[in-house]
Amino acid sequence: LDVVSFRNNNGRKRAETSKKPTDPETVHSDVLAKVEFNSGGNRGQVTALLAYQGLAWNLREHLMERMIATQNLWREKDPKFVYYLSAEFLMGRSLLNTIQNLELYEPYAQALKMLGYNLETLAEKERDASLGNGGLGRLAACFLDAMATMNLPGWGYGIRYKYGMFKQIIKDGEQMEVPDVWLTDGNPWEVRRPDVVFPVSFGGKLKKTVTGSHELVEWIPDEQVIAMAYDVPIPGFNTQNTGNLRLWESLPVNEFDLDAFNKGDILSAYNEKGRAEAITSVLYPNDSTPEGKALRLKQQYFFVSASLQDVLARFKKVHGNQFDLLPEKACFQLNDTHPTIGIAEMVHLLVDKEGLDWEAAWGITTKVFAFTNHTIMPEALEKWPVKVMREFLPRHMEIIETIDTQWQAFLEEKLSEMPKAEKQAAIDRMAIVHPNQWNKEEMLVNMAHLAVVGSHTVNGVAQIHSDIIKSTIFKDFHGVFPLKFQNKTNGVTPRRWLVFSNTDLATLITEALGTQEWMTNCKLLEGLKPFAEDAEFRKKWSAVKRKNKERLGAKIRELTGDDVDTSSMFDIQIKRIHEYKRQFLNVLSVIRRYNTIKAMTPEERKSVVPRVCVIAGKAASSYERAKDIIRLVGAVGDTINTDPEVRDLLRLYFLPDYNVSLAEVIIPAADLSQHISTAGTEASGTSNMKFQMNGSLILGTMDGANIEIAEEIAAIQGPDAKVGDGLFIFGVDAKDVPKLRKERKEFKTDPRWDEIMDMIKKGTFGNDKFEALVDSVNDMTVGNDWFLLANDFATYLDVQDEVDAMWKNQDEWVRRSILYTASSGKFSSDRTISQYAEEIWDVQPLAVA
Ligand code: NBX
Repeated sequence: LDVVSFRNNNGRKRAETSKKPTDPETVHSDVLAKVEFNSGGNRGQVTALLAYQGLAWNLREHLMERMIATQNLWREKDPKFVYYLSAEFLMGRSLLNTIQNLELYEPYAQALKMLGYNLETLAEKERDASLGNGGLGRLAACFLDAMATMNLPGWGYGIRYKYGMFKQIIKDGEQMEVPDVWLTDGNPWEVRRPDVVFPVSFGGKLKKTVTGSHELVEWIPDEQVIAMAYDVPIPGFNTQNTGNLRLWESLPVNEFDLDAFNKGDILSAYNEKGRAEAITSVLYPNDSTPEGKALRLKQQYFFVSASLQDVLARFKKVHGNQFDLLPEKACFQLNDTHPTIGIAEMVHLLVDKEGLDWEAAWGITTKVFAFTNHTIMPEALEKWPVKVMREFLPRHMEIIETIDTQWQAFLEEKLSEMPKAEKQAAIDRMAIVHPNQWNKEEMLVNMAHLAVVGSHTVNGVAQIHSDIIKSTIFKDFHGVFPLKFQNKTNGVTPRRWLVFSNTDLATLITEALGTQEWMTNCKLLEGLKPFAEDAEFRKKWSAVKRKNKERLGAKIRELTGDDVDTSSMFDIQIKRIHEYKRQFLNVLSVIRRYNTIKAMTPEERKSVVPRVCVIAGKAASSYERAKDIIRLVGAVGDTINTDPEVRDLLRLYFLPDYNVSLAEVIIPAADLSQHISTAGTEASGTSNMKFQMNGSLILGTMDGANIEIAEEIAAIQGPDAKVGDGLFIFGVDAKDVPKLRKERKEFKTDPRWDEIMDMIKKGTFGNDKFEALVDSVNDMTVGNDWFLLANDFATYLDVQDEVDAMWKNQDEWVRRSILYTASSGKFSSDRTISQYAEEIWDVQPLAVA
């Protein structure tokens, strides 16, 4: 078996565009030259960091060469483009992804050997680009990979944060946040573009001149910054095409106030610089919790304004001021509401800068935007105080008011059949500008409503989620525009999440299928189905899993100092820490397991399935309940992991600083993964798809994409299988949740639940009683247990027993594992992106020959 067969070029001719030699000797000497000339390093003593950088600089030249060829072709053919506007791109590391996408693994690994380094070890020198919080940001990164791989004309646009997602340190069981200084050693993957700069303005006032019936509005801002572009080339797999992620940095118009300095006011001399650079300095670390700070609004407007100016400038070079052609040449996908101010900015640019009349500008605007919603959590739906919006963006506030007025007039017409009071209520519910429900004095701009009104398409991210938004947060809008609403079930890139992070499994799959085509056509994974029945193949499949568990075992040792038995079941839950994701419920079942083992005789303990439970994820810095959960995991883990009666049968670890790179080690090693959100709360989930691809069995609720994963797993088992067969499903149904929430006060808790709550309250775990956390699921009088942990607790324990029983039948377990991978084809981001391209963007592939 050729272990690296998929890394080779398969006999294909390298395209003419590639001029750089890639033989190991040349690469070796080129890397040395980079070390010497780019950083003044000594070629006799190449440190690991320098070797990594030299290699990256060398690779970037390949990438730039391909990117230029791609952009030249696209400029020549002028196809329609998609612009993915996102405040977050959670890219992770680039070295191995680049080498493998360019199919240069062999020569580069050899060149490095000549330098005395191993490629995999060196890859760890790279800092993760953590420019995102979680699922939404990582989805954007997977989408860029799919777009490049599928040769779709498109760019990502975002923010070059100086500090990305904070580093999580656990000190005395507690999460501490440390700034992510990811740029100190430079970033070899980006290209600074001082030639691509745009002014972005804030504040000030409006000057209006009326000539006849025409009103001219001029915005006289009182603050201006410069947006400078950085380009990050995005390699596609198995193609010459290379996309682009353009990230903006905010800079002062005037670097330095020499006047102030000369007057001795040294600190003020840097004022403007500090204020400007603050805009792109840090990623807001709040996932699904609101951040009403003005700086965040400035970030959003900053990157969107620069991006739209950039697109319009390119458009004008080709099409002059024929703006009615814009919808044929460009579309903008809004990744949640964060870039929604772009709708007002487009109107501003077209009306105030380009002189179009309102109707023309609004017509164009609504044809170029499309909107994706990622959550129905009411607290995560962005609403900006009118006061703040008017202060920082006076013209945009006025534009939004005009849009709202026209929208309400449209609704008056559209709903004219309705009784008056009912109609008014509906119009009020759909208003873009409306009073704050908690403080009627304050007016808010509802960004989701603006996004729905200003976009031609609105989509959710899994079928159940797309259905729910039509009957909840966007119910009235769906009544008005039923055709605007679509579903685009999420997907993940099989390159990063299977081919590169689980190379042994990828090799085994390629060997079985006799082709590596499945890497870009994931439906072909179905060909693995017959191999599930082949005992020899199952043995190989298990051996790969075991090796991946060794790798995670080593990581656990590195992070915690503990050795774990890799023959135990590895049971994993990794995601942002949030009450709705119910990590607390997971811990409760671990405690239950602990109690059960403690109560057993040594003889009885022999039948226990040994488990290593792993939880990882970050809590928003201000989210106290989430931080309590992290402390509880640590405290329960300390008790269990040091108990000589139990530690051979059960472990619980909280692994610190979960990020993309850690996920790449954890996911291939999972036997079981948990996706246990209260039904109806997790829009989709994407790690569930990564685990499925890697053959990890799923324990979950009927929520988000779990449902579609269950459908695919049922389908591959044949017509007799029911949805849920082959997974471990438990918990209440989404449709019953509202009723159950109302009845929470009457709910009679399970005695095992009461026992565990008493243990926690007594201070059994560490020297903490976790009162607020315990109250959050018990004190029904204050309206708690919103996420129905108590309701789902008993069925959760039952399904955990099923997991154990199944583990004892390893043949069946591994058979299912293979079927999971075999049925995961739907969840490739290639499928998702081709649906966006066809059903929303109307963008066609255009490949460099
Ligand atoms: O988006 C997530 C959902 O929770 C997942 O179910 C879904 O799979 C994923 C991709 O569609 N949402 C999410 O990650 N939200 C954020 O990261 C977020 C970031 C900033 C913010 C609000 C939410 N202000």
